[in-house]
Amino acid sequence: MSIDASFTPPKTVQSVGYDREKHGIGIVHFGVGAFHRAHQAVYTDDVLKKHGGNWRILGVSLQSTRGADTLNAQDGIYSLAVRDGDEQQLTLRLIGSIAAVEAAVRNTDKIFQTLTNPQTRIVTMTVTEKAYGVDRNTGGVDISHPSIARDLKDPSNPIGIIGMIVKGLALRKDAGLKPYTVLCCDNLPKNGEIVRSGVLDFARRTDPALAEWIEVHGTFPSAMVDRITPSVTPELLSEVETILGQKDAAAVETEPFSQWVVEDNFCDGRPKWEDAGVLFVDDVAPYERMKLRMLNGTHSLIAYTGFLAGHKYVRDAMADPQIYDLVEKHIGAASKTLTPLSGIVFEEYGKQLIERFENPNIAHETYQIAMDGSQKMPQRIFEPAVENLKDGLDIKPFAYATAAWIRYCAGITGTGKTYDLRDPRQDELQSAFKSGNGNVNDICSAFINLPRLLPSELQESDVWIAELETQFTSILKQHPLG
Ligand code: CS2
Repeated sequence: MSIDASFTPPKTVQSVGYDREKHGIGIVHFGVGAFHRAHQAVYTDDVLKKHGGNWRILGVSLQSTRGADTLNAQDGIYSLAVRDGDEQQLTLRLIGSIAAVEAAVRNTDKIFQTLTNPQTRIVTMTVTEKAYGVDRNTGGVDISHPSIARDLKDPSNPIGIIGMIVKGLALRKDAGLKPYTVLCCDNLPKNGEIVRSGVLDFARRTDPALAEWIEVHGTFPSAMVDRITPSVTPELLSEVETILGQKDAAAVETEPFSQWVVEDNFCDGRPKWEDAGVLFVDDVAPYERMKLRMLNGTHSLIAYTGFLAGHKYVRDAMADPQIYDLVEKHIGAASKTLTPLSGIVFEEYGKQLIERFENPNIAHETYQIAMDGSQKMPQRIFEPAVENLKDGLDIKPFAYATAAWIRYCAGITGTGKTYDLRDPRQDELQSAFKSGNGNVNDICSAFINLPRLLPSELQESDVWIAELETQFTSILKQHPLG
């Protein structure tokens, strides 16, 4: 037995608390992974509870069918488990905002029907950095990206996120509807602008009149999203089953902290997310920079150094005095790259980050965060490094994090354990490492010269190169190549 719409949870568990069937779908969300279920779906659930409205979510799974099957078998309902640092017991709440999930690999009819329903006003997405295929330097689509290349050939049957958004918008234009707002919720800098320029370029290549229409009528607000959400484990599912008395294959666990800062630029309305704690601002960029550099940048540092040192979870890495010290220094250096933000004291934010990383009840794997480094390092580490370099400030923490990532790209630990990098540029990264034949300067130079990765300011700086070599030498001493 698993939960469904008729399920009444035990008293200790917060129930959905509203009549789901009374509320239609107003949002289509791509990428129904743990993060979406612990973040945007929860804010929307809060709004449905408070104000009702036609704001339920149709989830779309782009690559697999499992997420759809699991959630649909439970009428879209699942439990959110919140673990704070003190209590052993988790707090459970049922979330009802997801109406259903469609697997795009199976059939896209329902997805496009919903995208062209006038009641659908917003498309959100958490598909990870690598899924977009937008060249961050030019803003145009990257025609070597597999799904972009595929969708440009056959734009009426898209499989990728940009192609799907464009086809949905084309159908709306043909039907005489307004466009939907496209709200990116991935950890990319200026994420709204990236998606907007990718969508416009894709549309220009396939249907210039559509591109013009999107340019005039469409909106793509940027957003900063934050909630540390580890991958779901069998341990969580069995703990949840004990509390619910029923299986819940779609349960997620997360921390109490949650933040969503959004540009208030919606072309056809939005839920009253502010009543669920969303901060609406005119310019999200400074919030994004703070979070990407202080939280995510430090996370990547913890992931690479922690993984190499044999720490499975972030909390274990934080208990390692050497890593703790690196973390403190990294947070400090990252905060120095930021412009002041009203209402936020970076020192306090940094202290809070350390507590969040130390949460003893969150089992967040270093290997999970280490994934897709080539897509994460530029905004998390290289951009702030460039700024500190320009201002003559401390670049050592960024060089150290870069060196740790390069060492990680060897695909073998100091104790001889091999692992998969799980990065779309994995082959290139591993060949770069091999091409250096174990020589520090050659390995660093192979990475520095990889196309579309390090900014030219770092590629051309002798100061940066020397610091990177120094840090890489010290990491190699600690984690020799064997
Ligand atoms: C992490 C993020 O996996 C990663 O790269 O840094 O998923 C991080 O946990 C979230 O951005 C927190 O909001």
